[in-house]
Amino acid sequence: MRIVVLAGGIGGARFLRGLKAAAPDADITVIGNTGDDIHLFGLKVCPDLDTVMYTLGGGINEDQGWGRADETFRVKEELAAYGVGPEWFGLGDRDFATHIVRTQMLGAGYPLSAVTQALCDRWQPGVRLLPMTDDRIETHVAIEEDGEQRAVHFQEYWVRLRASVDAKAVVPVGAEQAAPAPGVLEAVAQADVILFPPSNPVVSVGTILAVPGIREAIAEAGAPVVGLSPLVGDAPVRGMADKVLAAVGVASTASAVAGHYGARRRPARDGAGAGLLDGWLVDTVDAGRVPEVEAAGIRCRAVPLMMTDLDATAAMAREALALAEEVR
Ligand code: GDP
Ligand code: FO1
Ligand code: CA
Repeated sequence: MRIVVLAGGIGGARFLRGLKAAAPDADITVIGNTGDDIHLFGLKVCPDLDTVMYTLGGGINEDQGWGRADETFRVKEELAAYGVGPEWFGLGDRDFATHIVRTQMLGAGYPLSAVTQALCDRWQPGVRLLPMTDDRIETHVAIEEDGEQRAVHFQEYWVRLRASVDAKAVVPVGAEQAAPAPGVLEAVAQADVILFPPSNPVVSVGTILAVPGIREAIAEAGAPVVGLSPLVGDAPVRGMADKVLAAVGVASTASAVAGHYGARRRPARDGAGAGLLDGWLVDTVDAGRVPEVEAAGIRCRAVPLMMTDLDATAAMAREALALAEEVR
């Protein structure tokens, strides 16, 4: 079975671990978000690709969910001693090596997709990890700070400001000129199942869908498309999804997120629109939302959606695959 997953960082990576356990023989292609990418100290950092790679490859800091296990921060301290920041972004020594290798290969002319493959040769994540694009896209967030409107990099919004101010708009800068990375559209077209893990619907999945051609390919794919809600009990399990959903005018509920993705137009179903989803899973605490999602033309089930351990996460993945069979 060929499964395509559109993944952000922690939510995507943890779900993928469960999916691998639930479907050990599946051929899994991950289309990773690169809108979080940032250039620091002359290096290109790809947080979401690295989170997937380290999580599936056994190198992640499990408590934190991002960055390397067993990390030290000597380089960061030395940079700070030179007065070189930003001091708010925690790049560890082991992690630095990844960014050095990546930047060196990019400088030698390799596209990000080839570089990611080379990094994965070491980590063996057990999935094919493709960046959404080889082109540069950076998610910026419009905010009001000290009475003034300005745009900040998504990392500054999240890591420096901790999403403490409202997001007025979220812009994937460069998306309009970007093209899907090699293999992305082919994987979508050839998939047997397409999954939206419980990743951030705006700054993770939304950014992937902003690459021209990807949304269209999913809408037209022959495979069923099933998503899992990242909101449980009308709130994100972690992170700032509520803030960025508000910026795009979407309420922080499991049903509003499903409505935001929209129902795919499939001849077999009544009331469907021109969206992306055939099926949607909400947590059992949100079971009351099921009729709202189904009224929008999306088949919906309420199942436990907390990724507390591998077994619970694998059970979520099995529910998603079962729903995909149901709507096929
Ligand atoms: P990020 O790039 O590290 O922010 O990770 P993703 O975009 O892949 O996923 C972030 C989303 O994962 C957040 O909106 C969280 O609410 C969601 N999330 C994290 N843990 C869980 C969980 O255990 N269950 C569910 N349903 N969602 C989760
Ligand atoms: N997240 C933080 O909250 N603080 C950090 O200092 C931080 C550093 C960092 C370094 C490398 C990396 O791959 C990820 C890092 N993250 C950090 C997570 C990062 O903000 C991601 O973009 C998340 O996916 C948020 O969406
Ligand atoms: Ca992210």
